[in-house]
Amino acid sequence: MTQEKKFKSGFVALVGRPNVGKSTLMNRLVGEKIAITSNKPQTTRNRISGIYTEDNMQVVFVDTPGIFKPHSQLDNYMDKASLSTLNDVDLVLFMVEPESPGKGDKFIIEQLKKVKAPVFLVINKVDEVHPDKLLPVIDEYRNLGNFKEFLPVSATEGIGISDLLETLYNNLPEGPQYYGSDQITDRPEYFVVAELIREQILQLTSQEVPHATAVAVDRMNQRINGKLQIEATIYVERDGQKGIIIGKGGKALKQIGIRSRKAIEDLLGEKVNLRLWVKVQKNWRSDPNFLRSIGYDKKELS
Ligand SMILES: Nc1nc2c(ncn2[C@@H]2O[C@H](COP(=O)(O)OP(=O)(O)OP(=O)(O)O)[C@@H](O)[C@H]2O)c(=O)[nH]1
Ligand SMILES: [Mg+2]
Repeated sequence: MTQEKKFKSGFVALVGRPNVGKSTLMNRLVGEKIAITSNKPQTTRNRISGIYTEDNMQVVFVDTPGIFKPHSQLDNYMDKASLSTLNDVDLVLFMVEPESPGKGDKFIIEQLKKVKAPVFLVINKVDEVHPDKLLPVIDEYRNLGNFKEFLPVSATEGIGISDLLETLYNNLPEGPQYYGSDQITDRPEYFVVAELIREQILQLTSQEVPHATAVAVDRMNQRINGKLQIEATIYVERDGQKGIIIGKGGKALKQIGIRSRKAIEDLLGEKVNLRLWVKVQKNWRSDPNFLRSIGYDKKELS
């Protein structure tokens, strides 16, 4: 008689420095694009979960903002959102680059020492280094912290993903299925839509503009001639940034609109009419009331 496999479930945090590939890994694990990614640090600003469900397991991956030295209310918010997640999960995946630990990694390791859940070290981007380079890196990390296992992966190439899922199965508790099998994120559609617009801005602009930009969906409930009407506002901190987002003769904003619309249509599986506005909101990153008004959680702003 074969024994039936137990159903396991749990919440798994993805934490690490900015740009190590947390959001890319979550999307890869869930098999859908849920979180936006970019080659610029501090892409993720808010927690967002990606839900992976199979016959014997459901994992709720909690993608978090990269942890770094804060300079504004928004930065503070991002660090708090990441660090507070650590106390609410069953297991932690601490993600790093395939290189010697830096100051930022060491800071996070100290924070992880206070956490009850077991911590696994995920070394991402192994496609970028010779395999011989990994063992010394693992040794350095072993000397710094208490890691249950070391998992080399490549989120972009799909290396080590099935091993990672197997490790999760072996280490998560038996538990209920928290979400329906077809649910892939805990965030509402309008949240992901705003993020997809911000992702295009991250790709099409440079220097301080990506960091000074926020996006909020104002309306997304009407269909005209079968097309979902979406209105969203892009907030920047200064007139000059507004000029960059709009571009000569509105060219840049048009590009942002076209690309965002395509990404949104892919997500929602329906035709969309997207209208974008650009507004200057001075110093919004240091304004808790404004941050709250565009959907940042109260808990982390206090
Ligand atoms: N070569 C390589 N690049 C990767 C891999 N995983 C992610 N990247 C790249 O690393 C960059 C950062 O990826 P993100 O997923 O946005 O990183 P993140 O950790 O979520 O960053 P923050 O949200 O800013 O904290 C992107 O350009 C990715 O394409 C990988 O396995 N190999
Ligand atoms: Mg991210």
